[in-house]
Amino acid sequence: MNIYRYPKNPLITPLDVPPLHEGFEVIGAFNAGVAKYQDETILLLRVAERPISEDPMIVKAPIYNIEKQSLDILEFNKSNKEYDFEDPRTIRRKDKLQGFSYLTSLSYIRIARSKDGHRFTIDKDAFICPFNRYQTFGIEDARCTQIGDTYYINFSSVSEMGVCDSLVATKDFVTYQDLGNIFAPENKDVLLFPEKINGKYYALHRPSLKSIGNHDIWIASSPDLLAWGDHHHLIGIRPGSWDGGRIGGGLVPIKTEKGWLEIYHGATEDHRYCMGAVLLDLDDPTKVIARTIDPIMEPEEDYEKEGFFGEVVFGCGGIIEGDKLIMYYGVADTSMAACELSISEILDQLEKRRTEK
Ligand code: MAN
Repeated sequence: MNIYRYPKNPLITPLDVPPLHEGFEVIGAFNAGVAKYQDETILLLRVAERPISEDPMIVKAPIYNIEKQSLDILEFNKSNKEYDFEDPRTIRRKDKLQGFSYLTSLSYIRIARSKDGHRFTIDKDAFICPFNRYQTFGIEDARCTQIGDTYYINFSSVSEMGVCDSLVATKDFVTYQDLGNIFAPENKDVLLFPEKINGKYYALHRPSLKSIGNHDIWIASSPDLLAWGDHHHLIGIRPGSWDGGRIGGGLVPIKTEKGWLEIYHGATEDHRYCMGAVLLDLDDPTKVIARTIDPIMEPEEDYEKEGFFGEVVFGCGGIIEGDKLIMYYGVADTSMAACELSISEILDQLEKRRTEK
């Protein structure tokens, strides 16, 4: 696969983003949803801020307090044997069998704008901050689907009740309307298709299963974008492969003459994140036509391999110009980068798979 990475990558780093909270530092500006609005490329950045800790033995956890509308900060000493601090993103009580107890940073959505797709300016304020009890640990990894003149933005809402997926709508990227939670915990990586198919809206989603089953991609449909049903398992992990640990939808599905092209992410069991492609039937996206064997993109550059959480390329959106897909993607849970891919080249790779099948 020919990938043209922008020479100025990473385009946005945490150093470009001043923190909004006093005594905090920005440790990530990554995994952005993408939109074309008027003459601007809009990135809905996930900005992760954490309370500065002067003492390396103290790890802090920021939590949004809904009543006070401000942040509470919990402090943990690394010598505390009841907790596991191994994953820099989380704090886990050891008697908790899986998952985490707290996050070490709090994420919110902030806009970066650009006229040329290369040089971005960051808005002074946040666009969407946690605003309800499902979001006390933050909101993360936005995706943006344009339907008519409305931009639907969905994201992971994280709290002690779990990770669910919430939806808002905007027409101007200044104000938004809250449309509630569309998928219950634990669910991530929800991608809304940009148009109705045979009278129904469709969404990819990724339930994170705990008793049996894997972190696979499912598909559901809805009459109104709010009530989702008719769930089908779409594609699963491939044990031992680059997408053997977990998979999830990446970019908003792209309509091509061969089918719906979904660029998804897959990770190994030890959390190396790559991007792959799957082609779905145009009239019935619950039918898989083909799926790439190899990733179409892997962490190769230093800025993809090293960072807060290295070995991660994580695309949440792109801009299409003819055959060109400009993918904006998070790198190493730290910064934003961009690259260009040819849609026909991805489709050719999928076509090969289809004839091999
Ligand atoms: C995982 C990672 C983190 C994220 C949490 C909650 O641990 O993806 O970056 O903050 O899940 O969604």
